[in-house]
Amino acid sequence: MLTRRDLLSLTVKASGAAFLASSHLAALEDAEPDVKLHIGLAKVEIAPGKVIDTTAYNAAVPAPILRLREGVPAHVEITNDTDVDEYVHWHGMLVPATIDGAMEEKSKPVPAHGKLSYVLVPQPAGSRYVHSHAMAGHDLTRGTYSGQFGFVHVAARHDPGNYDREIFLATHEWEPYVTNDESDEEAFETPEQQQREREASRLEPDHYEIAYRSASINGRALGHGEPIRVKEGDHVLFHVLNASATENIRLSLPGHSFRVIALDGNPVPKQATVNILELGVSERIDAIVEMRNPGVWIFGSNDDVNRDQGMGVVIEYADKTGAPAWRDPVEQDWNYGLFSGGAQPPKEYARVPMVIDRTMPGLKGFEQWAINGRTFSEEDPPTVLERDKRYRFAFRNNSDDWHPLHFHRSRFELVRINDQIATGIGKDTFVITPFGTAEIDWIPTETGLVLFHCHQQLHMDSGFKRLFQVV
Ligand SMILES: [Cu+2]
Repeated sequence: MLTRRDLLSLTVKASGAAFLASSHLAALEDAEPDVKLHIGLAKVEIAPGKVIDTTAYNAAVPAPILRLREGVPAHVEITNDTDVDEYVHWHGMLVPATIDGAMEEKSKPVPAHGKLSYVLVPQPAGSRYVHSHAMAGHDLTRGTYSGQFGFVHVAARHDPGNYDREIFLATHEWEPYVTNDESDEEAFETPEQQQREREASRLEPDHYEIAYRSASINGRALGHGEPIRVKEGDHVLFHVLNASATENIRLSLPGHSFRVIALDGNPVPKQATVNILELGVSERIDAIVEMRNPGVWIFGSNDDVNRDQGMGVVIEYADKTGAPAWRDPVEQDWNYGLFSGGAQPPKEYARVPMVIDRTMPGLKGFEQWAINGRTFSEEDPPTVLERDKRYRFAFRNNSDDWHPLHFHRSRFELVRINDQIATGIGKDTFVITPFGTAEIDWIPTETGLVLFHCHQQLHMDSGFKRLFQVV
């Protein structure tokens, strides 16, 4: 009879789930859970007296960091205290479709007032992300609009650890509302004004967007959380996650620069130093900042409105006091090419065109999205791909929106973004620019259903999805 410790050491020696006998998995499932996630209503006080009612994991926003070890199976138990079925998605992790937390992949839901447990083998190492994958549609309290998100840190077997400390920062916007105006002034209008504008614009429903009234980093609006206290000379590793439902963001820390070491948790082929971090929805950046500019600073959004709404955190050097300072950064183009090794990609096995179009408004006037002329339907048969073959996905964005494009259960490589070579960069989500093009290579390693979608929640809920079957 194997003890739990025997079982864990056995699985560490093996290289992954494929080598685990089902009896061993069953034994682990009987053991006390390693990870407990409780889905329930929560109140998040982003600033004194400013309380957001939402749904969260373990009553915290973001959820307490889940620290897992690469290849070491974890027994996960999820309980759901809410009245609706939920889907808990392990973003950026190579897990079987049954536990990936996507309805389209026929994953098991966490039933309303019910429980789901399974064994998760965390891989690959790096900054991962757990979040709700529920459809939201017109309910702006669900899915990624909610507080159901958190970091998953999958520790590598060997971590060189060239830094003094690490800080996890997760951004999020709150109090979403529907608008037909992309301008920022909207945020300062009364609900009545917005309603009037919405009614006046029924003829142009394809311009609906989501806007927000407040924002936070680690669940606190700028100036209302504990400052991050540093010492001169510290090398601080920041793990940044954009846990927004819909917004791409740009962040900077005046007087400091970021040496980017990983994108979406995957070490970059070439480290580069930048003064602005840009993150599409669900993207992660790991970057080291050398603390060489004593003072009290705002690490925050480059967008004044967004920062005023709370998108920022205070960095405070030892023995420094006073109001935190903000300075607009020197403009700099963020582009993935900065981190590419620059090599030419190998010849692909097959090319997969992916043409993105905004189509006629659908239900209740919301815009619809199509890939290759087809808005996703659950009746569509999945596109079959062969395992271990190099597929080159050629994207063309025929819309004026930025789209954070995500493949579940996979790690792909960028090849080209617009005209720029970006080879060698491992990602699970990448941003395609307005009217832009992109090529990525994906060599599927996991069989079964794989969902591709735009991670902008409104787009995803409006047909911007495609299902693949890896055989
Ligand atoms: Cu999109």
